[in-house]
Amino acid sequence: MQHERSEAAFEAAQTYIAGGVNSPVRAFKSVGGSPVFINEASGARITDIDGNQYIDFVGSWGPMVVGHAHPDVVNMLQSLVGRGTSFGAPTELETDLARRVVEMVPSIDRVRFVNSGTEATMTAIRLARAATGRPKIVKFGGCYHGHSDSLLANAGSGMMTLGIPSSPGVTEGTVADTITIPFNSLPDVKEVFHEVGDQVAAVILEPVAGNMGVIPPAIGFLQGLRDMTRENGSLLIFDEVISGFRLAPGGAQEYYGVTPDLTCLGKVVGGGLPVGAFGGRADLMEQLAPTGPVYQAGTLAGNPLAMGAGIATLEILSQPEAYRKLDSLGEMLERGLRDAASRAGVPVHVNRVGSMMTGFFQTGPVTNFESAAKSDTGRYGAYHRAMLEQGIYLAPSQFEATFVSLAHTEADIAAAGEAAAKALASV
Ligand code: KE4
Repeated sequence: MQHERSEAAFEAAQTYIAGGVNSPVRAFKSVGGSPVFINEASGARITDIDGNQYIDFVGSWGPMVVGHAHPDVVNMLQSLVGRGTSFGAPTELETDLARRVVEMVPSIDRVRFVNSGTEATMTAIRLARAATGRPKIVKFGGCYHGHSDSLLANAGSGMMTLGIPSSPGVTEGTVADTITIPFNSLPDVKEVFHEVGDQVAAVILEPVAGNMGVIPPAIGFLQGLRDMTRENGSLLIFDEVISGFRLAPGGAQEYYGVTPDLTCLGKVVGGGLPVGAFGGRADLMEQLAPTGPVYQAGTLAGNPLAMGAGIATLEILSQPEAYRKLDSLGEMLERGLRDAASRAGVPVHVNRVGSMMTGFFQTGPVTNFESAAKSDTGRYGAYHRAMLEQGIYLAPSQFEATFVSLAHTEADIAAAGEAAAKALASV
């Protein structure tokens, strides 16, 4: 494959856009090489500006669970765009999508739409602090909840010590009330509640981690968090920006049967347009302005085009067998990667939940950030490049998820397995 136009486009982009990209991971820094610039996409395929076509296993980092340019989504947008794109006033489209979210997600009686997952989690923790009158937030190392200041925190030296900013520009004061502990460790959660339980407003987590690679919750972990937060008068927040509407109609909380107090959503709920959302019990959500004192607002929140794309996407996902098909394709992809790694004699540990998975370049197990960090990222980079050259588009980072969609076919999955066998033989 040649990538001359993408390379020139990346040069040009860097003249005007910081780093040449509008989100860091797109720059291919952790895998090497120059990012490919996309010209168009349809179904499970994307085509770059050099005319190279790829089977897409990134899916825009999760939103494209029904495939790119699905006719029902395109038709919905075409029916709306000529009637105006934004009014800054309520529309019935917002109520339609809100009704679907409330009907599908067990924890949500009321929802508020925002423009990104970052806004959803940022506001959910503000609401939790207001509702409980408590300052502290507990999060887990390796879980990513967007880039709001108080969630850009790493663990302090000791568990109870102040959070450490994970980015310049985030002040120590801002993360002083953010406690970061290891994922899947109930004893650490128990210790936090023993020490400062009466100060903890909420525990927030990805119920299935996707941002340190895919890491499922340990058996009993989610229920343990549910029990300890309830006992301590703290709220449990599931960040389902990735898992929402992907693992089941009701996301991970339906998949695992554990209901949080607040849920954050994004990606799939917007069908590829900018939508985030958060929701929970009515008594919590009614504390938001204008019915309550907790402030949140947004010019483009509930944008009619975005609502339309979300409505069309959730409608497609309501078809019978949708989730069985997603899980079956995910299982086939996992099996293909395991077989390829075994034949090549390359240690790849695969974690998968439904249609999201990660092949960690190590022997495993991978149960938290510390174990994920043992992966051979250099070897992953070589694998990524070898797969790209065979027309398979994977996440440009070892610590992300591989996604399948309803648009992938068994032939696509088989092709990815064959490409993996060749790629692994060369890394
Ligand atoms: P956004 O602000 O990017 O819409 O959502 C932030 C976010 C919140 N919670 C979870 C669990 C998330 O995964 C994300 C964003 N995910 C990343 C990659 N996994 C988006 C890709 C990017 O940053 O470019």
